[in-house]
Amino acid sequence: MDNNQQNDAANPENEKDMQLEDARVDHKGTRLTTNQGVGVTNTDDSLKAGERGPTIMEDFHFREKMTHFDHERIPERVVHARGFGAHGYFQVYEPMAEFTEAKFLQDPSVKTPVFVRFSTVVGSRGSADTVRDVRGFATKFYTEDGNYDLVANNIPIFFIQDAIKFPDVVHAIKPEPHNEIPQASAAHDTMWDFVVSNTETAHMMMWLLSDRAIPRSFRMMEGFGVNTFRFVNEQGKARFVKFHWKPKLGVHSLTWDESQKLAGKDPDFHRKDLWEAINMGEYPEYELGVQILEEEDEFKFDFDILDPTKFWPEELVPVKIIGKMTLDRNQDNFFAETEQAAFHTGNVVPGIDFSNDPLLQGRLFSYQDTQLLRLGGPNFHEIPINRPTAPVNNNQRDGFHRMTIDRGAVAYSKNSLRKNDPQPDPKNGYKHYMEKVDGQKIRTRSESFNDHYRQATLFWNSMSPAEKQHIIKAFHFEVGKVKDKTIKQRVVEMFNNVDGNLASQIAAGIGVDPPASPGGTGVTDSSPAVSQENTIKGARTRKLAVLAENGFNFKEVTEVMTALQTAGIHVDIVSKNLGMLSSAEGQQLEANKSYATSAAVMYDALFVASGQQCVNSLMMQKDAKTFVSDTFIHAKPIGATNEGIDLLTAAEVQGVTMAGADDQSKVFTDLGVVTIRNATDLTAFTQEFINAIGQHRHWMRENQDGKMSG
Ligand code: HDD
Repeated sequence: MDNNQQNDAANPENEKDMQLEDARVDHKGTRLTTNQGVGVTNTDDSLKAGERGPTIMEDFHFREKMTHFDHERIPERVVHARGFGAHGYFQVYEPMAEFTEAKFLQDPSVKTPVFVRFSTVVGSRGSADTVRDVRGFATKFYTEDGNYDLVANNIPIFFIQDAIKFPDVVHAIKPEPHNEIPQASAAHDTMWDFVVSNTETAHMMMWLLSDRAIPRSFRMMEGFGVNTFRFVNEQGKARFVKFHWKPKLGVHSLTWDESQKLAGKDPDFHRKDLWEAINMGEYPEYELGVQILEEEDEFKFDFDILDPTKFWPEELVPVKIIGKMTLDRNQDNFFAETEQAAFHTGNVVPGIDFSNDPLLQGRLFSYQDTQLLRLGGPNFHEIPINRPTAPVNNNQRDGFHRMTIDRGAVAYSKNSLRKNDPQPDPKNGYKHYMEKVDGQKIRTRSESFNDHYRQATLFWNSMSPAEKQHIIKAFHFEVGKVKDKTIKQRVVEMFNNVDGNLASQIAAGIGVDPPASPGGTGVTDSSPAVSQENTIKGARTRKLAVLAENGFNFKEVTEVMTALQTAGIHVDIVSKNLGMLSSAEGQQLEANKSYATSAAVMYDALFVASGQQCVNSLMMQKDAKTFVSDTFIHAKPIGATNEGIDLLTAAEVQGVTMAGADDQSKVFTDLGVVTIRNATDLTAFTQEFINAIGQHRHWMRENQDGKMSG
């Protein structure tokens, strides 16, 4: 499907769609005008005094066009500058009245419109999608009771415990101010200086250096509200709650080598993946989960439930799945929608309330404040993407870019001239939960926030062997780039508090001493739910490259392709050149990708076409062999039939059992490499291959030859 195709939004389905429809203009069949609606005769030549003379000041069309252009940028977000959005809807599975009065969480037949913006945190707007970073996952629900924003990340905890330190952590992780280096990376001195100087970061750094920070797709990320919120029911009873988004496709990641290569070969990898999936009708789905905690259980844990550097292990507080979000429409205009979307943790509806989490309390100030500057004044709620579907009535007036024409003389409360309209609504208006608060003003941190390491150990214990290796290699990359040796040594000492073995392995790769004696917290528990090893897997929507050249075996290739496509796998044919390829028997297939326009890192799996002439050509191409060896190194499934197997051997796919020349019609599957020779029927082969693709990665290869990326 055409990459530039947009969904036809001509049939608005709900109130939000209708609102957006009002703002849409497609300019088809129109005449060119100025912003005053005056027709323009020529927009290619400015008005000049003589054919070769100077431009004349009175050329209002030139001046208007140029002035608008000169002003068409707005400040990028201070953090989360690079993002990508999509529309969709949310439906609750069953009424949640027992826990919350939020209207959008009551009626399973109601589809609440949503807009979601995914983002990276550190890089600027033009940075690459696949860098190692936290991902933002911000959802705006346009509910009948007003807008509710769930401003989440794909990691359940945060760097710091108090919002007052947010400017510090952001200054430390952003490019260093003297030379603006490095872009979109934590791998530099100021960040690691911050880490070792502020040990509350330990747990978050473990997540940041894990595979979570290099997601395969926005469609394959969890989302976490991070902060503790409250659900409040109609009777006024409150409970603590943590929000989760669980992707139906499971949680999956790239390898670090893939991430780095993609940053060069396809910096738009994630946004393209989302855009294309929605255009193909493969709508991403995420279930909304809540962890609910009774107020009387607040102190039942060995961590403080208000501390945002801690998560509530699912094994202790189960996640109740309460509904599902489906993203089914791409935006029409990036700037108007994604760039102008303004999220705010303070945008809540009756039934959802805050906790005293000191990070959340600061967020409640920051979002509104930053948007006043970024969106140029106090009226950004009137921009179509931000406008609630619920009616808006109050006595706020004026300000830059006011769109509403407020009628009448009265703009104050209380008033008698308009019978005090708009009326406060004591019954159904938002009521803040009446938490009892009584304390001294004190600028200090609660002692219950003092443990910085126990959950970091819990996370480490929960990782599979492959995930642990990836974390250690990430330390080698990140801290290896730090110039100051003292900081590097302090990293080893700091993470020795998490786990002695981890610290020794970090030290081994970064040129400093191992810890004097092995440390740790003594925590031996794990939380299996945080390991990606235990996530949902499957072949649907995975992307496969078929390497082919002239002389390919048409019957085999089309049989394999059809079986894979039926399983929901997306297939590209990659060859030296774009264009038609002829099979040995003369049938045609189009190579829609070439080595110049694609690379193994853009795919989840590889199939090598059979056919003697085809494989002879592939054997002569270094690019074909690189395609195979990269796919192998990145632990991804590879399939080959007959002569295709010879390319695998030539590309040094070693240590794997493959079908030999004499094997009769037997499928060999070893470490995700699936092969068959002399087969008349490929049914068993395609089934095995689809299974291998459904498993995604075959990490055992990492241990086998030691040449895996990390
Ligand atoms: Fe934040 C943007 C998520 C802590 C201040 N944040 C922003 C976005 C997301 C998050 C997803 C992008 C919204 C969008 O797509 O437009 N932030 C989080 C999470 C946090 C967190 C999950 C930890 C619990 N943030 C945090 C703190 C502060 C901020 C502690 C300040 C006190 N965040 C901001 C901001 C941003 C922002 C400066 C930048 C642009 C914007 O808000 O609109 O206000």
